Parts: sequence; structure tokens; C-alpha cells
Amino acid sequence: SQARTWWKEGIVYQIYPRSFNDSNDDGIGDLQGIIQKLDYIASLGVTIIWLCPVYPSPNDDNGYDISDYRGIMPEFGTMEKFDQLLEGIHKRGMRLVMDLVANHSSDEHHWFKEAQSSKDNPYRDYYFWKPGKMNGPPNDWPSFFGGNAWEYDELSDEYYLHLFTRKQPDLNWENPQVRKEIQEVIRYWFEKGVDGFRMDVISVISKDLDFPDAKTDDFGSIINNNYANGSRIHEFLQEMNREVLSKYDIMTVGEGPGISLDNALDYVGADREELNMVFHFDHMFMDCGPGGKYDPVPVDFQRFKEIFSDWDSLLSDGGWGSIFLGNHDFSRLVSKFGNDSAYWQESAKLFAALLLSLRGTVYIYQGDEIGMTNVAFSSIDEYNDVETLGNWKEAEERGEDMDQFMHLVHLQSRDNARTPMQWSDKSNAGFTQGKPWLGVNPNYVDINVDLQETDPGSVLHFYRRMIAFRKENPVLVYGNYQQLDRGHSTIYAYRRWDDLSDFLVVHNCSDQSLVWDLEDWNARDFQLELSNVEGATNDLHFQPWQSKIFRKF
Ligand code: ISL
Ligand code: CA
Repeated sequence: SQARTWWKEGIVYQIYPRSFNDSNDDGIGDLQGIIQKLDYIASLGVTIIWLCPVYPSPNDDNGYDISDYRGIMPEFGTMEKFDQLLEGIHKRGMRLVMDLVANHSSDEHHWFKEAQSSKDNPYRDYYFWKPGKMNGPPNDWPSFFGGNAWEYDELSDEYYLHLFTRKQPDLNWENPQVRKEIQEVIRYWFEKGVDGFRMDVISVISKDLDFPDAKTDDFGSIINNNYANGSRIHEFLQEMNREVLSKYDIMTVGEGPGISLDNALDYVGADREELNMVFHFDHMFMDCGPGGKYDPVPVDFQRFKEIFSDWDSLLSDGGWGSIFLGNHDFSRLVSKFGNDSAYWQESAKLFAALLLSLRGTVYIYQGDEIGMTNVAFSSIDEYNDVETLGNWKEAEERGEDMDQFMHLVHLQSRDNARTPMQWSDKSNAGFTQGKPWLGVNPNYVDINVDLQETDPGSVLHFYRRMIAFRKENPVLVYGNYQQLDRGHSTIYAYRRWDDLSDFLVVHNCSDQSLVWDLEDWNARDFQLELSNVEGATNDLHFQPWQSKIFRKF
């Protein structure tokens, strides 16, 4: 059984600051813009805000390349603004979780500049440097965003490691000094009153120091065999926990590829003293075919149900889950898992009902609460994301049909999640009166906050209702979970119960109306509490993308 804690009951709202709200019309979202929207965020009922990186950064990967871990990006504001934001969040009874990007720094961080300046500089060993092999890089490792993961450095005639872009050199966690620096950074923000960290690609911080060739093109197996869950990872995390995390009332959630059912408990097991939660990507990568993200396949809902059920059972005791369906790295949830045309409203609401009725801490990504969808820019020049541009370049080099490839970009680009937040039907969706750094999705005239505020049947109102419902019924947070009718291809049904209450939750994840068959169903034993479709009846008839939540007596 689970002890009650604020972060387990937490409903997190993730903000991608660059795209949230621009207060000074330079086209870039900023801290003052967030402050202006704090009442809106609080009105959703969420209890925690997770802020993607706001530190100084050359923005090669939009803030995930940090050049100063203790500062604020001037485009976003000042440290005074940050303090004001933190105060405004706390005043409204919410908490703030920051992003810790400590697998790599920016190449413009002073540590790297020192390291690069000479082989005997004390900072040299903050990063990984290796001589080349036969006029090429030290090994065949690919970077996440295309090309080899080693960059040649002329001055020293050596290569440095970067699992992400060449402007994101990997920090050498073998060096105790590096670990100490990161611990001090964490302490610095906790002393300011920050309530936790989401830890970026924490699964890859411990490297195989032999740096063996991967000898395959299959990126998934390279992650598992060569990048993730290195031999010292748990030692590093336990040290971090002992030195700093354990001294504060904070939450941590680790992110990273390679975290699976087989190893998640090593990170979050109650006896491990490492992290509180992790994000796994089993469901997020469901649409990746054999060739990866840019080789998409349809989502299989039966598999989707298995994934959620397997993770629930793994973490039900002695661990804790994170429930999410979208973030700044994936296409929009309603486009990815739902039907963003004919059943846009129904499916956007269905996934709200699903997110908010599963066991675990819930994470909602900005804009999903109004059902924002994927975008389809006509030219690659309109895209910004390094991953998209890297994949584009590689496809060009392979000689692919680039008109065809554009469709894949529409489907999979991380920019789908990064178009500006749609506040109103005014120009640029009310995000800015300047020129937005990334184009606004033209559907903002139909999908925006203002419009949905005035419509009680909107996706936005449904999110508020589901959030309130979860808060009224802690059984949805902590209660037992059991999946029913596992073999059904589109009905996802489960029971959530404890000593006090018993709920039956049923989602029809399809474009078809249907009658579901439940063996011991008896209408007198059930009462329909909530549905995402108007005029829902207390029975097992389901319209396309309809959810029903019944209370069982
Ligand atoms: O984005 C992905 C798939 O499209 C993931 O593989 C992602 O690269 C991985 O989960 C790590 O993501 C995190 O670290 C990256 C950064 O670009 C992402 O935005 C961040 O969430 C490097 O810091
Ligand atoms: Ca701005």
C-alpha cells in the first residue's frame, strides 16, 4: 500500500516557456507571460507546474543546452522575475518543478570553453575526449539527432562525445567534481524554494568507458546496449539523493530512453533512495516502426492497454508511476492517439478521462487541455526543431522523396507540440503581437482558450471537471487497478477501488459505436458519474470515443 504524499496526488501542468505566452511582443514566450497566466493555470485545478529549461542557453536545442545552470535566459526575463513567478505559484497553493539537464551542458558553458582550451586544463576531464581511430571518430556511436556522436576538435586533435547535438557535449559523471557541481546546482534551486526536478535523460549519465562500437543501425538496441542504464548510474543517483535530494521536501522524476519494465524499479523502488518517479516511453514510441520515429505505424490499442496495465502492476507497490500522453518531444496527443478531425472533441476529452483516472502522478502538457492538434507547415524552412531538421537532412542524403518525407514531418515533428499556445482568435492566437518564433497552428481560430471558456461543453471545461473529480476521489490516485476484457481491441475498461469506493471506467477508443458486454453487469448496481459525451445513459452503449465512469454499489 502507498503512503499519501503531495507529489503522488500531484496533477502537473507542463510549460514549454518559449511557446506559452509572450508579454513583450518579441515573439518569444517569457516568465512575465507565465505570471500573467497563473490564474488561468490555477483555475484548471492543477497542483504542480513543471517548467522546461529557463536557464541561459544558445538555444541549439531550445534550452536543453545550458550555458549557466544558475541563471535565467535573458529572453525569458531576470532572476527577479523568476522569484516573482515562484512566489506567485506558491501563493496560489501550487508548486514548481524545474528541468535539470545534467547529462550534457552547452558547448558555450564556461566549463566546456575551459576544457577545450587545452589538454591540461583542470576542466578537461569534465567531458569525454578521445583520439580518433583511422582518421575517423573513436567509435561508431550515432547521436540522437543524426550524425556521429563524436565531434572533432582541431586544437587538441581529439574528439569529444555528444549523444545529442555537437553543441551539447556530454558531462563526465565519472569525475567526482562534476557530480559535486551538479549537486550544488540542485541545492541552489532548492534553497530558492523550488519544489523538485524533472531530470533530463538521466538514464544515460553513466557511460561505458570502453566505448565499444555499437555495430548496428538499430537505434533502439544502441540505446539499450550502449547508452542507457550504465554500470554506475545507481551509485550516482544514490549519491545525489544522499547529498542533496533527501534533505528537502521535493519531488523528482527521471526521464530518459532505455527505462523499461525490467529496470524502472531500480530507479524508483522505495528502498532505493534514488528518484520518486520516472517517465517511460513504451506507449509514446508505439507509433514507431522498425525504422524508428520516421517510419510510423498505427497505434494498437490492445497493446496500449497492456502497457498501462503492466506499468501499473509493476509500480503498484514500492514504486510510483507517471501518467502522461504528451510532452514537448512528441506529436499532439489527440493527433497521435485520438481522431483529430471527425472526433476531435470526443477523443480529446476521452484522453482527459483516461489520464485522470489512472493510478500515478498525472502530467498534462500545455495546450492539451484545449485539445491542440498537430500542425502541417508547408515548407521545412518553417520548422525549428533540431531533431526534425536532422532527420530531414539524413533523408535527403539517402535520396528519399522529400514530398513524401514532409508527411512524416507533419506526423512526427517535435514542433507539433511546440507551436504557440492558442489563447484566443486574435492575431497569432493571442500569443504575441510580434512575429512568433515558431508559426502558430492556423486552427487557432477554432481551437483556443477564450472560445472554450465560454462553452461549457468544451475540452477545457471537461479537463477542469475531471481534475476536480480526481481530487474529490483519492481512490483514483491510490486505489487498486484491474483491467477488464483485456482481449477487446478498442474498449479500455478498468476498475479502481479501495475500502470506500469502487469505480468502473470504460473508454471506447474507436470511431465506431458499440455495445460492450460485461458479464455481471446490472444497471441497478451502477451509477453513471461522468461521461465526455452529452446525454450519456447508465448502460454499456458507447458512442465513438465515449468514456463513462460508473460508481459501483
Ligand atoms: O524526443 C525524443 C523522441 O522524439 C526522445 O528520444 C528524446 O530525445 C529523449 O527522450 C530525450 O529528451 C530530452 O533530452 C533532449 C531534449 O532534446 C528533449 O527535449 C528532452 O526532453 C536532450 O536534452
Ligand atoms: Ca517575450
